[in-house]
Amino acid sequence: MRRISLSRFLIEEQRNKHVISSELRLLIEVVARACKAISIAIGKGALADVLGGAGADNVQGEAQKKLDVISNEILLEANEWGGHLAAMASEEMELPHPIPNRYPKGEYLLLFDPLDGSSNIDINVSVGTIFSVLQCPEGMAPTEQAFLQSGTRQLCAGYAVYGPTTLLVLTLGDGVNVFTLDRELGSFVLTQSAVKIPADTREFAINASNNRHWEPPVKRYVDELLAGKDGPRGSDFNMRWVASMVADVHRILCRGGIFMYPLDAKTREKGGKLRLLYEANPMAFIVEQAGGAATTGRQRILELEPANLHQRVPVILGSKNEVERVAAYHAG
Ligand code: AHM
Ligand code: MG
Repeated sequence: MRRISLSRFLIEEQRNKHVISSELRLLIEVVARACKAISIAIGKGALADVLGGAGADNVQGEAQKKLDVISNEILLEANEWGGHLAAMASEEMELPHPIPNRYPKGEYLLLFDPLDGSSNIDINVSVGTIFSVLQCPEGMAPTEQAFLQSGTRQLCAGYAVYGPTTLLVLTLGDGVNVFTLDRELGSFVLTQSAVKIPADTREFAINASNNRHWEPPVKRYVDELLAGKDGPRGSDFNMRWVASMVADVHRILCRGGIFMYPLDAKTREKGGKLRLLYEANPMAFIVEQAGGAATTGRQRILELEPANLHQRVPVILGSKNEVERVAAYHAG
């Protein structure tokens, strides 16, 4: 089998398809290298004393895990000196991280959730890193305002899943490709290209313990699925919930499904549970590039105009026909 490394893939995308610049290519390589370092830290677990809480809360008021802090530092440190970035923003930091003056600056903005699903870290279940790249608007300082761009403006998005294997899933706006980390060689190798999410599915993912807080359209949709063969859908549906968005979205990328963290009475005041700029937007970009759909229930996620860096949104994404059905129930 001919092996195509991430580096070769990116060089060919740049040279033959002109979908990325050489600076963006190098930026993606650095992010991938940081994901490798995070994968190694996670893999050591208790042996390196990296499990458990960090003893602090992040800007979202959530208790940070040691690996949240470590992953954030790995990404900052790896990306600040390369000269490709104007600034970075992270789930773990209230404000954007400017590039220190001792380093050259570039035109891109990098956003990330350094360790998604970190409540799963101590029980040895898959977690991941989610990232998104934007262009810093010309003439604008790389402050919070510069990051407030709709998801349609993303130049690239991806996630790493740290599971039985470490995977990097990437879109440059030209389809979705999956790379598997060869742990011996330390390089990501292309293992799936032009991934497509089937339009129909018999599998759904939602935290069902929130049932009593859901809005009527979501209640109706899930009730119909639960009714199975005897209900209006005339078919049995299966439910899965890893509680790591990366793992749940990756399952959908592999075999279809619908993922929902909808608006509910518990999260209404905050606008939802998941964050727009470094969770919903990159995942929506990947899912759409794989032929799926992503909505808040009322609007296409990628068209939302962000109001602040840590804005939260309802997320419904995956197999197109099911996502459209949920959106139709909201419209009705
Ligand atoms: P995190 O970024 O702090 O890890 O939170 C996001 C996670 C998602 O990965 C996952 O879909 C969701 O929160 C799980 O929520 P719940 O605890 O309600 O199952
Ligand atoms: Mg997250």
